Amino acid sequence: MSVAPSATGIEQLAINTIRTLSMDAVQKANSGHPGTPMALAPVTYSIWQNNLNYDPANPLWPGRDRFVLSCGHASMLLYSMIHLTGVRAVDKHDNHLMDGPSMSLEDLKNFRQLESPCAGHPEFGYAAGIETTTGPLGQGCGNSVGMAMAAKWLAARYNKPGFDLFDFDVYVLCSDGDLMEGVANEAASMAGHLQLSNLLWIYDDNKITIEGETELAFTEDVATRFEGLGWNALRVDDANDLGAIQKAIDKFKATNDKPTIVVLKSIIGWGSPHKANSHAAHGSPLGADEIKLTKKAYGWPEDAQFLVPDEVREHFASGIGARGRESREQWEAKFAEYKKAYPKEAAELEGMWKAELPKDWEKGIPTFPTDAKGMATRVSSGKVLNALAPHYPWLVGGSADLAPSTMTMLEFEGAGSYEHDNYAGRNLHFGIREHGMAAACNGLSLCGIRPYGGTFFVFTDYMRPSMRLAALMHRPVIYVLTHDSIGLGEDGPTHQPVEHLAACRAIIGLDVVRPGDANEVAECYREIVKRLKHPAALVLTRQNVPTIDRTKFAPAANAAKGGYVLAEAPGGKPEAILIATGSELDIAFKAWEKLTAEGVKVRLVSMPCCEWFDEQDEAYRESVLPSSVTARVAVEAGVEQSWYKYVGTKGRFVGMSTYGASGPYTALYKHFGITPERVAEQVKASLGK
Ligand SMILES: Cc1ncc(C[n+]2csc(CCOP(=O)(O)OP(=O)(O)O)c2C)c(N)n1
Ligand SMILES: [Mg+2]
Repeated sequence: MSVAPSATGIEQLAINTIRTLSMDAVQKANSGHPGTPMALAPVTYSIWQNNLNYDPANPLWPGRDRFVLSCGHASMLLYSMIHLTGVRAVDKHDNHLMDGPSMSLEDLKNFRQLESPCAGHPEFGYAAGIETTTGPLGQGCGNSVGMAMAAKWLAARYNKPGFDLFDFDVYVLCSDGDLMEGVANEAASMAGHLQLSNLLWIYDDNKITIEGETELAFTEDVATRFEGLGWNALRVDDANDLGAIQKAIDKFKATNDKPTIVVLKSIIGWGSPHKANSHAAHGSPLGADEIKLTKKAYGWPEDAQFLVPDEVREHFASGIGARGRESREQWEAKFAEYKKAYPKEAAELEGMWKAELPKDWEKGIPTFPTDAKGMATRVSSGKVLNALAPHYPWLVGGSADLAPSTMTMLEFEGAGSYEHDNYAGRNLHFGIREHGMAAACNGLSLCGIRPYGGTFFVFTDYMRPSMRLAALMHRPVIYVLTHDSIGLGEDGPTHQPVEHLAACRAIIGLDVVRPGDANEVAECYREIVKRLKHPAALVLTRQNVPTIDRTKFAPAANAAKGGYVLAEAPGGKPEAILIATGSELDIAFKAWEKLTAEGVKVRLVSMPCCEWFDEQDEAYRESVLPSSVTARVAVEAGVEQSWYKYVGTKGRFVGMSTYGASGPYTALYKHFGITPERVAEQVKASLGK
């Protein structure tokens, strides 16, 4: 393999600076992955310095190209670029530009140390320049598809003649692990179908993973697979050949009808005399002696550490720095004109960028009349979503081929389906690709869109890794999850969630919201929309639930507090408390009526969202669940796990302790003992009656 045939002196110097910074940081931390940054330094250099439409002086500029390091273990590669190109710091809380660099040399020296923005893997929000959190392989690839979809949607909705505000590209580096993971394939299949020509994946075909050579577990022909998925597949046989890399990138730019993958042959740990081309270069420092030998091979001062030649900084400043500034300034001038010509659209865009809600967004949210027959919460959800979306132009979403069941289709005029010939559509068709959907939703969200994704609740098992990352990144993705329990009936145990409420509640930062009637659905949507720092899982029924008479019982607006007293014990001094969510609210309500008729003083608490309830002050929580009342029964058609906290050690739980069964839902509720009679019995038993 060549040294770097087309690299000039300064290019080579810059590339070796990226390499040596990465090696030094990993060595100092005594932890990390040096080999891949060393191999991918040339292609990363080429992308940033010569192609990425990005201004380091304003890393939040909305028109910028996105760079995603899906192989997040190679984090030092990204950190080196952020440092060397002088990406400017941005305030974590309000996104204003700050003086000083996003990542200083000192930060690089503190790689993988507590409080350093140079965390083990790139963490979105830790430092400007990190477009998404990566590390769980495949996720960055999935995110990138959402980003590319967002670019096309923004262009179709907001570009006007003479105003091409949005035409950004998404550049991705990915590894063997990324391409082995299913989520990347789901996302790639979506991208091919949608003809996302603004998406470029550079696949690091180094034939090495942790256990050894890919010969052990990964021998497919990736290029042929991607051709089958509708991609443009290119090959570059030498990761050091900047000319060949540029030719491939030029072909990507000239392709208008499909995404592009470049299969780039590289040698992990390139330049290291003893560790190159070996998995030994993957996950541990090279060692002080090997670093010296490698630096020698690069023609680098052997003993220098964290050396950044001045001319390298100047080189980046006059390359990506100057090009990016000019491009951003032109874009801003164009946007100023756009603002005059299209004030409504410009205001929407500015709202989106500031993560604000549009004016009047609440206008359409309906109130549902009292109705004993009621409606399924998936149905009221569909109505609320359709009432909300016309007033919230960048609320965009869809389902994993279940819209007729999840009721997530936006039906109003102009909503449209997002397809390659209509990128303006607001209904996304993710296909039966739940994981790809959830990963893409994160990417959409990172580009300013408010996304929602729908499927059956049980299939959150297929989405969970991306949901966790949405929570970790504080992205306000909305999951619309229907068929939420044995209440779905005949489809049986494979489709009946049992542990899923507990499993979702275990994801820190995910609001799990299970409204009990149509008006709680409306109020929960209102609250979810306002919460811009958390993802939310709306958990909804297939079966009807009555719409509660709010003139007799507490207003549904209280649902925003997570838990509230729906029906008080006569006299206001309860001896027992019933707590329920979702469809079990009605069962608990009937138990409350029965007990009240029998003279038992019981309070009924509706608890649509435990996370919101936990956020309330102690006085409020105590007012709903007075600590003096220890006779408590929670009712939920799921496992007990998360309820100990609210019912306490003396409390009881009516729910599921086995998988479900096939049958009409009414029969199932009886079979599993989730009935008003049993709930009433449990309340009495807890009172020793
Ligand atoms: C979902 C997931 N599974 C496992 C890992 C642990 N892991 C980190 S890197 C890696 C594989 C490394 O091989 P490759 O992706 O080819 O990267 P390279 O060493 O070539 O840079 C694995 C299994 C992970 N980060 N994410
Ligand atoms: Mg590899």
